[in-house]
Amino acid sequence: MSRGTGPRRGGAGRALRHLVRAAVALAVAASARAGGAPLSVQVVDASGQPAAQVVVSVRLRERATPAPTPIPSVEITQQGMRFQPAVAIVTAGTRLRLTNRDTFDHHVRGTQGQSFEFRIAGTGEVAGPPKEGAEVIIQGGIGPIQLGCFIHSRMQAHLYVTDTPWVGLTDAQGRLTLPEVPEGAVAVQLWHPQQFLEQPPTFWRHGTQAAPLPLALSITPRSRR
Ligand SMILES: [Cu+2]
Repeated sequence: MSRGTGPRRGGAGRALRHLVRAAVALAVAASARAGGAPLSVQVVDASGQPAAQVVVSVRLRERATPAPTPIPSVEITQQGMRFQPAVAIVTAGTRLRLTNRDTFDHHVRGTQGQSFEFRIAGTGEVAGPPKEGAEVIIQGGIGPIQLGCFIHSRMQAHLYVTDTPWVGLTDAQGRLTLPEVPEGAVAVQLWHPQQFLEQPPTFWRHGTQAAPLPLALSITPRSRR
């Protein structure tokens, strides 16, 4: 490519460069604003105790909430007749890996949101190599997918398909900090595996207060067996 030829040379070229520079400056300013500030929440249950393993989703109210960054894969193991982790956040297209570390078989099924089922052989011997089940690609649709086991009815886990990049699980103290949430009006939604009804979102103007936003579940979860 030879420089300095063609119709953009001279005044037109300078004007174009100015335009490009102005556009870049605007884009940088916009991305700085979009960077936002951390949003912290403190979630308690209906009895006032810290609520762990709550999915907290934040959506913008003054403009469209962007799509989340795809989560390529999530692994849920079966060990000691339990799914681990019990709750995992996924996106449409996430590859779900189900790995059996127990010596005996499990027969995993997905219900409520996406259905699949298959048997996963046990390792046969203690400390044998883990066995992996059939591949599951999460199809989308927002909200929970329940995982169970046909053989061990007490086994339960949930995937939560998110449509927002600002999502996370509360820790043992019921706390979560989401980085870089744009300032302004937001809707904060809570979800817990044991709730029967969808909880209405809490509306909040993010950026007005540094203290964690206090939120309450409408249920008191039973401890996991
Ligand atoms: Cu099982």
